[in-house]
Amino acid sequence: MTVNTRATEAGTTAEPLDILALYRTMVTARVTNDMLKTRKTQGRFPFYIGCAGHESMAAVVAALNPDDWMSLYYRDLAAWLQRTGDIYAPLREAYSRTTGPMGAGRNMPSHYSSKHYRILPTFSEVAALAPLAGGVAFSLQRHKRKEIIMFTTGDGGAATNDFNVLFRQASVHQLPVLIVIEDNGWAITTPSVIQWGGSLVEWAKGGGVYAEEVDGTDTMATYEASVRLVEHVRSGQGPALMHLCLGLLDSHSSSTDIRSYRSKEEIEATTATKDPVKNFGRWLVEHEYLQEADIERTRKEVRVELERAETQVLQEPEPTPDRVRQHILYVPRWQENTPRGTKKQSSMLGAINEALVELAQRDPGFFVYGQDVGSPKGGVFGATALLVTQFPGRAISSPLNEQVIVGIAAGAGMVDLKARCAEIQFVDYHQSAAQTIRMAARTSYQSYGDWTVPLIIRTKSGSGGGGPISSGGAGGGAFGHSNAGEQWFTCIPGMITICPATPFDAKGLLLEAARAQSPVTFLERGRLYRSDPPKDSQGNVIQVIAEYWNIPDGYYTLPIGKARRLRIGNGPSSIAIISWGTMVLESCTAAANIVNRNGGAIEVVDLRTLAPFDEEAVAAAVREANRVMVVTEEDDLTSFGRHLHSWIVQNCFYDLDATPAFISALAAPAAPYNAPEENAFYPTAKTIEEKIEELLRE
Ligand SMILES: Cc1ncc(C[n+]2csc(CCOP(=O)(O)OP(=O)(O)O)c2C)c(N)n1
Repeated sequence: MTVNTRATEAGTTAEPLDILALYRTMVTARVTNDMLKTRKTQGRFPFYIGCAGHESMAAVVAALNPDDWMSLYYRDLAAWLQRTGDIYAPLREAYSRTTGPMGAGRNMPSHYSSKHYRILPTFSEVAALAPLAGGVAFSLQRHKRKEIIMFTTGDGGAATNDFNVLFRQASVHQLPVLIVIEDNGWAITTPSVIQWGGSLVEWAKGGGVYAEEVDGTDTMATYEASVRLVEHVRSGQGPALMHLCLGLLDSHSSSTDIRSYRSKEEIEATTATKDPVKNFGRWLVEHEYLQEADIERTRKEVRVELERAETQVLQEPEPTPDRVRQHILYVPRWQENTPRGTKKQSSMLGAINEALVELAQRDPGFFVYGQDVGSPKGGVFGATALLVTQFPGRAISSPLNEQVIVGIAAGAGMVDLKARCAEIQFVDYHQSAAQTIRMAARTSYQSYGDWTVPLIIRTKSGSGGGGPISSGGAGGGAFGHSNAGEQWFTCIPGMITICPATPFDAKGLLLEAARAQSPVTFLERGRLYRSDPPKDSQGNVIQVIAEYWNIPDGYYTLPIGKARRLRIGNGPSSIAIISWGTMVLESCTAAANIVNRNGGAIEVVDLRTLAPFDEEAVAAAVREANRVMVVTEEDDLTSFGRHLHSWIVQNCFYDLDATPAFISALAAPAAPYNAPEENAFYPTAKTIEEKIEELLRE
C-alpha cells in the first residue's frame, strides 16, 4: 500500500511513502537485532551492538532519495535496511564472512558501509566520520549536484570535536547536509544532559543551521519532519539539524549490563512508551492499514526469512590469515614518462605552484583548501599564488581549523575518488586533524578495499620558514613552526609520506601523489622553498644535485617509493648517507668537503618517499659502502630516522663494517628561537662531516 502523507500540502516534492514496507523494514531491524543479540549471548561471535529504539531512522531514510549519501552510526540497522534491503549483510558481518559488504568480516558488526549504496564507512571512533561527511557535502555543493548527505550520531557523538567540525563546515559553507542527532538519553552510562548545555536546536540555529526537535518514537512524525528538513537542504537553503528524541530499549552493547546503571522504573517506562516499532504498529492498526493479527504475523514471517538467511550465511567462507596484508596501501603504478617541457631554473616553491596548476588543468574537480590559500598571496608561503591567478576558485581559504581542512579535502576525494589537496600551514598544527588523517588512511583496510580516500596533505615542515619567517638559516621557527613531522605520518598504516629535496622532485612527486588512492602527506621543507643548490665549503655548486633545480614546463611524474642515489666523487662509495629533505643538501655539502680532501666517493641516498621507503636502494647502498649513516632533522626520540636505522641493523647487518651512525636533532620539544640554541639543535653539514670522519676511522 502506498500513502503520500504530504498529499494535502501544496507544492510538495515528497515521494509517496510505502508505509507497510516501512513498517516491515522496522520489524526486520528489530527481529535481526534480537536474533543477533541472542547469538552473541550464545557465544557465536564476540560482540554485538544493537538498534532497539532507533528503528524510526528507517523513516528518515525514506525521506531521502536513493542516490543521497549517508554516514551512519552503529544504531542505524533500520537505516541500512531501508536503503539497501539487504538482510544478509548484518549477519555476514556479525559472523565475519568474506561476503560481508561492509568490511568482508574485518570490522565489528553494526559498522555500516557500502560504496555501492553511498554509505560512508562507519568508524568505531564515535562521530569520526563527521569531518569526512562535510567533505562529501562540500563536493556535492561545488559540483551543483542534486544529492545531499545525511550524517547521524548519538547524543554523546554531539559532544565530540569531530561533530563540531562538521557543524562548522556545514554552517560556514552552508553545505547540503542533514545532521541527525539520535538522542536516546544515554552515552553508555552517561545521561545526555552531560553532553551539551541548553537547547541543541537553539544552539544549531545560532550557528546558522536550521534545526528541529523531533519525536523519534512516532514514526509518522519522524517521516514528516524528515521530508521537511530534506526539502530545506535540497532546495539550497543550507544545512539542517534534527534532534531526534528516542529511547534506548537495550543496554549500550553486549558488553554492558543495563541494570547496572539504569533504574527498573526508567527501563520499564522507556519500554512502554518509546518503542517506535510497537508505536508504529499500533498506529497502523488504529488507522486500519493493518489488523491486530498482522503485527505478530509480520514478526514471525521476518524471523523465518532471517533464519533462512542465517543458514545460508553460515555456509559462506570465513576470512583466512593470508589476506591480512591486503588493502593496506595503494601506491600508484608509475608509468615511465619523459618530461617534454622546456627546462628552466626554479625554486621548490615555483615547482609546487606549477604542479598545482597542472593538477587544476587536468582535473576540473581539483582544489586546494587551507588557511589563506585563496588570497592573492597564495597562502602564507605563496604555494597557491599561481593557482589563484590562473584558476580562480580552485584555491579556497578555510576557517582556522585543521580538522575542518582535512575533512573537506578527504571527504571530497571520496565522492569521485580523485585526490583533493589540503594545505596545513605548519605541520605542527596538523595535530587537531590527526584523527581524521588516521581514519582516512585506515579506510581502505577497514572496508577491505571497498572505499579508498585519495587525499594530498601538503604542509610546510622542518626548519626554515621560507616566507613570513626568515628564510635564512634554520629560520627561527621555534615552537609551532619547525617540526619535521615525518614521525607523525610514517607510523600510520595506509599512509604515503613524501619529502622532496629538490624542485624537480617536488613537482614530479606532487603530480604523482594525485594519482594515489591512499592519502599522501607531502612534507615541504621550509628551508628548501627558496634555497639554491648546495655548495661545498669552497663555494662550488655540487653538480650532481644542482641539476634538479631545473624543472621542465608541463606535466611529468616521478615514482613514489623510489630513492634517488647521488654519488659525490668518483669510484666506489666509502659511506652511504641515507637522508631526505633539507638534510640531503647538508649531507651533500658534508660529503663534497670530505671527497675534496680525501678523494674517493660518498653516496647520498635521497629517499624522497619515506613511506613506503625504497628498501632496495638503501640495501644496495649499504652493500656497496659497508658503512652507513642516517641523517634526519627529527628530534632524537622515536622517529622515522630511528625506524630506518633499526631497519638497516636488522636487514643489512652482515654488509656492515662499522656501527651504523645516526644523526638527528636533539631530544627537545623544538629548536629554540634564538640563533645559538637553534644552531645547536639541528644537524648541519659540519656535524655530518665530523661524523663521517669518525665513521671512516672506525
Ligand atoms: C571517540 C570515542 N570515545 C569513546 C568511545 C567509547 N564509546 C563507544 S560508544 C560510546 C557512547 C556513545 O554514546 P552516543 O553517541 O550517545 O550513542 P549511543 O550509544 O547512546 O547510541 C562511547 C563513549 C568511542 N567509541 N569513541
